[in-house]
Amino acid sequence: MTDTTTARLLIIGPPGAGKGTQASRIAERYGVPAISTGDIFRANIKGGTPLGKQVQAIIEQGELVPDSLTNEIVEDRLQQADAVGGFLLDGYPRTVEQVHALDAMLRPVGAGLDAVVLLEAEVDEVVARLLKRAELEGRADDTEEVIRHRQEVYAEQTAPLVALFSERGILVSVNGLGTVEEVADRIAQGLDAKLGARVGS
Ligand code: B4P
Repeated sequence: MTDTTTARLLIIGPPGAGKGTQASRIAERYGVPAISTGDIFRANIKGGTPLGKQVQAIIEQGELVPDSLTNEIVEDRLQQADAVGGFLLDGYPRTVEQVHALDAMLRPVGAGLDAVVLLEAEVDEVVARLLKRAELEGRADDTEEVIRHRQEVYAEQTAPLVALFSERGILVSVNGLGTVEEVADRIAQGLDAKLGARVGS
């Protein structure tokens, strides 16, 4: 944990770039909870909850869960006590509409995101990683066809968010290739510089 300053962070990148892998490390370093919408959906599918039944087919096809449903879940999660002092969002927001919803959620506390980590990786590399994960974990949305579709959905709906965060001056671009430790070190350096600049400003 670096210091006690509130950190509201997001990690974004194509499926397979290593978001989930790096999220727990970032969260630990900054002393905030990691909140993954993908993990929330998967836990509900596993538990057979009404939400899980609602989103199962959508996720297995590699489509995005509707914004209204996803926004509601995140709004509820961010109101929990552990997220009041900061958080790391993993996989949310994923559409322009979700960015606007998050802005509205943070407005009452006069806050916004402090930094956004963009994890960059080539399509061939991320597809290879996810096919490897398919062998190990057997996730229903890790078939080659669905993996490729998820990349297209990312390019169409999520990649445009990068320009938006860049305009806000909060983007930290990190090369996602290399070992998990190498990538983690790059993220830590980039985030420390960005958050340090914020504290010093
Ligand atoms: P997510 O859970 O976010 O799935 P993902 O994009 O594939 O990322 P994930 O975290 O699993 O993989 P990672 O990049 O860490 O979303 C799943 C689905 O939920 C979506 O398709 C959508 O349907 C729905 N959903 C989620 N959020 C939503 C939202 N906001 N709105 C609407 N719908 C939403 O990397 C994966 C693999 O790479 C791992 O196997 C890992 O071991 C490996 N890896 C990581 N780092 C590596 C490295 N440095 N070298 C080699 N391999 C590495």
